[in-house]
Amino acid sequence: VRPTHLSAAVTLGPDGHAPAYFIRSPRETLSKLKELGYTGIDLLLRHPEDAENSGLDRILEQLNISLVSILTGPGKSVDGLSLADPQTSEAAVQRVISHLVYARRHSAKVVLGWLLGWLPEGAARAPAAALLAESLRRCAVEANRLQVPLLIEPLNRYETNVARTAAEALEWVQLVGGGLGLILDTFHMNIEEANLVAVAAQVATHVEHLHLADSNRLAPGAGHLPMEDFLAALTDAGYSGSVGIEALPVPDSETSATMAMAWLRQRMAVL
Ligand code: LER
Ligand code: MN
Repeated sequence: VRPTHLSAAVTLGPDGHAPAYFIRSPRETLSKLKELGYTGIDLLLRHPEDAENSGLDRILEQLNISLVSILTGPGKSVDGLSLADPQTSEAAVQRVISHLVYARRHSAKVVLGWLLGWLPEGAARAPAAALLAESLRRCAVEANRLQVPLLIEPLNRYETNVARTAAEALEWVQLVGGGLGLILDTFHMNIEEANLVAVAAQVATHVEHLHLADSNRLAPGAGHLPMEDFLAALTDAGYSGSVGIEALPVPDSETSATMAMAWLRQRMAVL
């Protein structure tokens, strides 16, 4: 594997629950990641104004670190936005477009996970699904216009019922008429996919970024997933994109980021 970037998921402030790193300040977080050998970050971001207010652009430039992707989930967890909910879908679409504009400045990708929302059961499902498809179509049109990759992330059953597997995510991509890619997260795949190595090979051509965490959502190597086979399957199928670590900051961000990089260095050398 010769990935274009080795990145790690980060937050702009302390958040003990997120699978993302934070060390006292954005500058300290990014300095440490740089020192460890990471070349990019995946940023959990509520709104681009939060990044601007934190002076992130300057820090990225000074440290020569790339913004690889924006993880848009805080738009749901903090502001309650959902592309499938009639009450908030318009604001959710506008939020995604704000992210796309910010991402374009950084040649970054934008990831949709929690913002996909949660579809109701029964008779209300079809209209909500139609609204979601229409919202996604509007986002995809804008992403294509701005030339920003917009990726769907399949999440496990406790976090969404929209797309839990890569196959389900690809159904949405087809329904929307293309213009969307996929990001695979091994933590979610371990819960939902029958065989994450086989799936990696099957969908590799749609994949544009990765979230690596082991079965327990700790750094690769700390659990029991076949992480090496997963990466090899993607590489054999032609994947040559970025590789991102998205792990819980356990026992702390610095230790996890260090362990993950040690694991990556070993695998990159042998694959
Ligand atoms: C959510 O569980 C996830 O995997 C993230 O990428 C969301 O920020
Ligand atoms: Mn993820």
